[in-house]
Amino acid sequence: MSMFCFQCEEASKGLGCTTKGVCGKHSKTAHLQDLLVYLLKGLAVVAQEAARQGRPDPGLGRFIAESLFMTITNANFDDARLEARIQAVIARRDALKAAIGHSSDLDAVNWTGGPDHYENKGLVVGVLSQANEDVRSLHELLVYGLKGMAAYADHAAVLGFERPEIYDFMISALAASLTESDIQTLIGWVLRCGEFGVTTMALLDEANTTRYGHPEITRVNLGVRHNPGILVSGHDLKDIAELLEQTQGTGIDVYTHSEMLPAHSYPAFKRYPHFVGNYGGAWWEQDKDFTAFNGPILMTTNCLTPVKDDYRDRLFTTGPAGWPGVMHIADRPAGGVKDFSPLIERAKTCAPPTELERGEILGGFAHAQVMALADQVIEAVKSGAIKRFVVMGGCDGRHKQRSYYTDVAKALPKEAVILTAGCAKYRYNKLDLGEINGIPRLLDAGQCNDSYSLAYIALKLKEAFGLDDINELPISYDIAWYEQKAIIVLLALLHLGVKHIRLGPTLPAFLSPNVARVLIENFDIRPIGEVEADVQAMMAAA
Ligand code: SF4
Ligand code: SF3
Repeated sequence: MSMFCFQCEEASKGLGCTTKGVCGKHSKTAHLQDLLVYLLKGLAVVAQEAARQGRPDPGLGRFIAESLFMTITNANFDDARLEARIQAVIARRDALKAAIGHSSDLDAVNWTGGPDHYENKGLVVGVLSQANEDVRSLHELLVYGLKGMAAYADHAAVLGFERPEIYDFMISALAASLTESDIQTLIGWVLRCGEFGVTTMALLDEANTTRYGHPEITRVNLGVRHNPGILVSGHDLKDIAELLEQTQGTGIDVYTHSEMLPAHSYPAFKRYPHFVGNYGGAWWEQDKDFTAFNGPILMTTNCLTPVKDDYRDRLFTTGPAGWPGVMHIADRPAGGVKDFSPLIERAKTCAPPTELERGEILGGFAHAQVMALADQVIEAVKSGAIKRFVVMGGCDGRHKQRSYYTDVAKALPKEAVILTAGCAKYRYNKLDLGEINGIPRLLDAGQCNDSYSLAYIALKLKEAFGLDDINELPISYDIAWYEQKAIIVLLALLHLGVKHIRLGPTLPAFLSPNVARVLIENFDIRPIGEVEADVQAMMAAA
């Protein structure tokens, strides 16, 4: 075994990747990520002590969130950037230790080694360094929840929205994942992670809607025009905002890819006539889409797959995303904007995109838009026209079993409405599912980052129907997961009291049998089953 990683749904053989990641992550990159997380835990211990002394390090919470974000699945494969980040963590930790006069026996607080030692150290301090499988499972569940939270907190911070209590929790929980081994205490940390997950998602929702307005019902074009284009993927709205501004009047069109699709529903972006449409499908099909696009591609966050020669010289990463040898657009200077001129210049030399399909898809059903339709929705529920809502949000992925979600979407009776967010929707968002009394049967709230909308809608419906328990609503949850942002969404739903969630296509490899049992006993989480049986069971709950 030259590495061990089981943080995503595609963990090899449902157990873990041991030689090279199914995602394309090499063992060295895995060790660097393991070491980075380990040292962040040590930094968190020092940060806690600094806070206790009333001498916190300003900006540390943001730095930790950014660093964790770099370790989520399919974001950063660039060893040089990971090494630079490890160096920065050690430097920041040692400066803080010196400033507050902290000493500790913990290796993560003390370890210092040059880049030549990073790989070996990462091998020693990785996931399997915790021998007790239940403690390991809870540590990792907590850390993966924190990685998802870090991604959402970082997106909010980029837009100028930060809440110190989120960073404080992140720091305390990271420290606990290093120093705590009591099972019950760790379960408590995991549940609190869900609580702060809700806080963080609400903050990001506030950030997005304050900056760019509330998403509106929007028909998004799937075809192409005859100008050269730039394709933007990932989740970062500020990147696309600045790119749209910088490409105005250049004759270059801008298209979204995968999780950037919901950008079309924001009022702030609708005013750009060169913001043309969405191109291609889900993240795991990007080779085909990026090759056919012909122009430059900007990858702002996850999900990046191993880069092919066909488009390598047209690919640019920014923010937490990275691939060795691929041009990286630097962070914006304080008070300034990112400089996307290398992409713009490259686009001018490129052919227009090859058309893959034509038509439109409908989006923009985030909470404000759904609430604007609330009377119609409530009336349809009362009359029995809508019998069930099925939340099918989450992630897409390569596994063949994910056709389950397409089949469920097709098999659900016409009285069922699907609520979705995240790239899971690419399994069914191009199907014609029709409407119920003018309400589309597929309501897409946006990115995985917008899952807060789904929780918000559920809570508002609970209020409207005067129910005491969120589980009395005519809503079933059939969630698809892949990476760590889905973990924080799951923990957030558990915090809100949601039970009976179906989770697929497989349960996380990092859940030990005992930890899985706790989730099943307390929340009735269950794996997905056969399409017909699941659809019947979900509808019968109505
Ligand atoms: Fe394997 Fe997923 Fe880890 Fe990649 S992120 S190495 S696919 S478990
Ligand atoms: Fe998708 Fe990567 Fe999770 Fe944002 S783009 S939902 S998998």
